[in-house]
Amino acid sequence: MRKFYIGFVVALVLLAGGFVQADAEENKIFPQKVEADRNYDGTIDRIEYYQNGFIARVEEDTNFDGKADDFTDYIEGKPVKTERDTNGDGRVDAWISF
Ligand SMILES: [Ca+2]
Ligand SMILES: [Ca+2]
Repeated sequence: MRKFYIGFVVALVLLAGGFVQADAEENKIFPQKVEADRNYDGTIDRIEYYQNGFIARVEEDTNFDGKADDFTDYIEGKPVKTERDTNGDGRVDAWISF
């Protein structure tokens, strides 16, 4: 009888653990967009976009002129390509593949 009781308690603990884990998965909250002002001048100079908890794209104003000039795309959190406007004319002139 004692062996049965211990087995029952172990089963209950495992079952409860499963419910707690499933509940935690359902309640995960992921950001969709994160904006940053890295030089504290009041202008957003980095925007990160997320999909399903993974970073999907980063747009950055690296020279702080108010226009994004560095764009990186990600697949499942890994960078796949970066496009840059290195001379500030508003046109991409450098492409990097990963
Ligand atoms: Ca800024
Ligand atoms: Ca810029």
